[in-house]
Amino acid sequence: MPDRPMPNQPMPERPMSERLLTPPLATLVAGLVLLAACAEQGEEQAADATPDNAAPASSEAPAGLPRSASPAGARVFFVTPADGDTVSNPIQLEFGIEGMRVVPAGVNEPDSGHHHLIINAGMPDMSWPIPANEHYIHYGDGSTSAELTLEPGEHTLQLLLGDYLHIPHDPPVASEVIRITVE
Ligand SMILES: [Cu+2]
Repeated sequence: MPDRPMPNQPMPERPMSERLLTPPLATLVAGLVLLAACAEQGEEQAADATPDNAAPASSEAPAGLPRSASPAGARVFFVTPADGDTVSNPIQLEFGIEGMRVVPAGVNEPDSGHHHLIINAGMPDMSWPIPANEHYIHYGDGSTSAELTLEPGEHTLQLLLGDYLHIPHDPPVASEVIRITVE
């Protein structure tokens, strides 16, 4: 198959990983690309200098989706458990936040987002919606506490705030990684 030159467009070069192909996220991403396209068009019209069909020359946006800004000093953290705690099931979790507000997913307000719990995994790709699987739990209802059941043994936990579209903020608002032992 011959390589066909693609027009300059915001579509990512990177193949979408499986984690983005669960139906709700796939739909979300499709919507986002549309949104991004609309936003870009709006900017072009506002600039009022380029003809309609000219591709935007901006090369500053990396492949990925637009991210919401987080204010300086914003942080999330575990109220409980604490790093090094030994706990038993069901594990009681409480999430703290400073400098931003927790709102349900889908609510697009400045300096807000919802919690995500990362279990035994690293930070996800910041340019995409946070995956939803056993390692990345979304609290899209705006919860600031939760119960969790884990296998006995050592586990790492980390909090990561996501915006109304589940995308980490810029810069990302994440807690320290804590290590707990489940009895
Ligand atoms: Cu989310």
